[in-house]
Amino acid sequence: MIESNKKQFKEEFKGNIIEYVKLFYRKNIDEATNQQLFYAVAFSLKNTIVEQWMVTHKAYEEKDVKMVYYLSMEFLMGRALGNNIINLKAEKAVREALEELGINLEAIEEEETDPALGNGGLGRLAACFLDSLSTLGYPAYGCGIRYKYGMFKQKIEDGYQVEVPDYWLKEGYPFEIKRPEYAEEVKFGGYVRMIRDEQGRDRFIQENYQSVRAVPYDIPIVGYGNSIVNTLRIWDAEAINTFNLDSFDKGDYQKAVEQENLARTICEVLYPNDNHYAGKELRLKQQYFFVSASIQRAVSKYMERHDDIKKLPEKVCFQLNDTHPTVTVAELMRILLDEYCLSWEEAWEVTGKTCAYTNHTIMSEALEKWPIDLFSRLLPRIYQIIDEINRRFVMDIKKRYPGDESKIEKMAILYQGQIRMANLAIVASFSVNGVARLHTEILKKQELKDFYEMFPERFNNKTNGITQRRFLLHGNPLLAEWITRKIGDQWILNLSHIEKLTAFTEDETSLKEFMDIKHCNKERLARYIKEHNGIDIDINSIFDIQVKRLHEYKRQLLNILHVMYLYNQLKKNPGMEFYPRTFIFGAKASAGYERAKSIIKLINSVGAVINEDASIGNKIKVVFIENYRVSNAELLFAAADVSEQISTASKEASGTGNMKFMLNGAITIGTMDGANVEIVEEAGGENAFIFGLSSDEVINYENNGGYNPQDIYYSDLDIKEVLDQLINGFYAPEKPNLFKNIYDSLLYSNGYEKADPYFILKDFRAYEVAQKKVSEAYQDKQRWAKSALLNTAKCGKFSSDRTIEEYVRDIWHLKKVGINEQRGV
Ligand code: NBG
Repeated sequence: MIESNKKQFKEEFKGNIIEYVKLFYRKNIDEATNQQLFYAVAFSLKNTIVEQWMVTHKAYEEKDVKMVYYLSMEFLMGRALGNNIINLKAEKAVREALEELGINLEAIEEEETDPALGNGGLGRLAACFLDSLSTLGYPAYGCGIRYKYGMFKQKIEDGYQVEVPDYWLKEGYPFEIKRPEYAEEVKFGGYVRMIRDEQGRDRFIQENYQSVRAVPYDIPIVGYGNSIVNTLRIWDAEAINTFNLDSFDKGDYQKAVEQENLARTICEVLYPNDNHYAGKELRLKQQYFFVSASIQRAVSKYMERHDDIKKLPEKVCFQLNDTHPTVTVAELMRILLDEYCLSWEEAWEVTGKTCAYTNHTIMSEALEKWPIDLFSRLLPRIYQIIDEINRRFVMDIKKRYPGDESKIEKMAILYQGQIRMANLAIVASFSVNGVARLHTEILKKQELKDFYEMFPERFNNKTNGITQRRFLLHGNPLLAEWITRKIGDQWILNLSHIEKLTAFTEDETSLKEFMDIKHCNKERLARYIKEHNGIDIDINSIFDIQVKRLHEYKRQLLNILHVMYLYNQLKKNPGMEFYPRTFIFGAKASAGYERAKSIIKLINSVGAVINEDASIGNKIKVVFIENYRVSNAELLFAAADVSEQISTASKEASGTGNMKFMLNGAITIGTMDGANVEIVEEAGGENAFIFGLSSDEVINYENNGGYNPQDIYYSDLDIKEVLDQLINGFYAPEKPNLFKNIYDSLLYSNGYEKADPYFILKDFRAYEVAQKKVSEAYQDKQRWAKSALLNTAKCGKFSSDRTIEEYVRDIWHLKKVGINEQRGV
């Protein structure tokens, strides 16, 4: 920031804080609580942000820019205050101002509740993308839902996960602005009537429907030092026409109450499922609600400045974040057909040039399929349109593959009473992308093979990325400063510069400084653990961290079974060579996912036994971090020595936690899955610990059989011992059956699942060997430091800035808008 600007900003900022504390709380600064100070500081910062926000949108209008709408059911934003300060490049000025007022920035940052409007990687990716879009100066809206309750807060009670509602809006969210002037009506139910208009055209009218008023709230997304502020627009539902005289007069009391209820429930809660689809009607309502509001608004906005709806694709792109917003294609068709009176062919052409789809998973339980009866009842006109899209597409298939029924079976949108949303998304989009190279290849060769054959030009890969501004500059200030001292600060805007750190991998002093910073970050995490878990951990032990959603395919179970194995070895042979290790887990399980919840209990039960066992001399500690979320994630990444990325090969589409660890100088132990493949390619095989089945091997077993976990159980006595401890009460003396469900899942098939469907026993020994190598490597301090530094240095590719540039180049075709080239407030 320029010195004179800074001074002015500082004085205004201070004045505003004093003013707001008075206005909101009738207090002086020294009387205000930290929470009150947080609000006052946030609002004062918003003053600056709003000004830039308005300038940005003026510029967008004047330049008549093309805009991407990133449609997503989830945006896992995390705290905004610290991030906004950083991106305004106002850190120094803010710190000075607060100090002069006697306010501690860290303390008030802690007062902000994380807006947790997302589950895991998919929602966090959306948040990183918004940061990059603003920083790079590309016009964009994020469109989502203003859930009243975001991701639940996780409490651990007696080792069990307990879900507590997260009413994040309780005290109000200081950064949002309600925009009722842009409200839209969204219609559900009723029936469709066809009428012939004066021009003799068939028109379709929805009647006897219920509707809600979708009201947008805008949240600013501040670019880093460029005065660009984009918008995250989240929609809330309000009742329409409630209890007005009209309704009573017409005896429509029932309908008025129903509409009230609909409005109240629709944005109530985020479904806490990651990579899993629950098929609930309310979820479909949520999807159509935010999609319809967003698309109606986007089209109206476009038409305010243009007169030819057929040129919409020149100015607008809708990016579908997974299948969740796929109704977009039908909603856009509806608007084009029913409101702008385009012919089917014209409307289809516009839609197909405007919509693009990202696939984030091959997990079959995550692929959305809606029962036709439910769908058509809720969205009768939208269903008609999908039915017609399907009819025409099936004709295309038949033309191309005459007599080949299997193609219809695999590709039709409507099949066996269901609507397959991924099929709809692919058929209607000009672009279909996976999120890491391996994942995209699997889509092309396996999961979406038939579509790839039919539309090869649509398929492309966009390997995920993360924003270095949050996950290094904000999350690891010590390392960020050190890097800037060594190579300058260009890495903040262009992460490829970080490669310059390779010059220091042979320099002992630099390596020592690098590891000293890791040590400080380990101390910071140890304090957090002491405070939250009451456990003392050895700072010199290896911090081995697995944080991510709990899912069987991510194999937290493999990790904890291995801990159980190590413990058995140590007990039998207390003198064995063993380098101390702290195994840290953090994970939420979906509320209804019983086996995942059992795994959390198992981790905690194992921890309770091992942590208390003095006979192993504190060589192993097991820590479960309660309520893993964006804010404590930043501490964890910064402190990690080892990054656990051990999913069953082929199942993790990309992963992004793997990149956050790498950026912070942790070394990966992992399978050749998702983006791990590219991480190893960048870091070099010697700077990672790779083990286990390849994705081809996994897929081959899945398709052709040939794996029986019982063979391993009966032949490997160490594994048998570990598994038997799941059913002999070793970790649950009062309830020996507590973990029987886990034991059974590893050894027996049932109606829907094979035994050990995620190949845990199959990969166990390979994992154990890789872990041994980790312990050996860690003891060569110099070599470890070099590897860790190389991980940071080779992380350039994994910036979300790079990912966004690729989306822009290949899919969105946006133009950069420059406002303040000086970069700073
Ligand atoms: C998740 C994948 C991750 C990936 C993120 C972001 C879903 C459906 N998919 O591997 O499991 O990193 O998406 O692309 O949540």
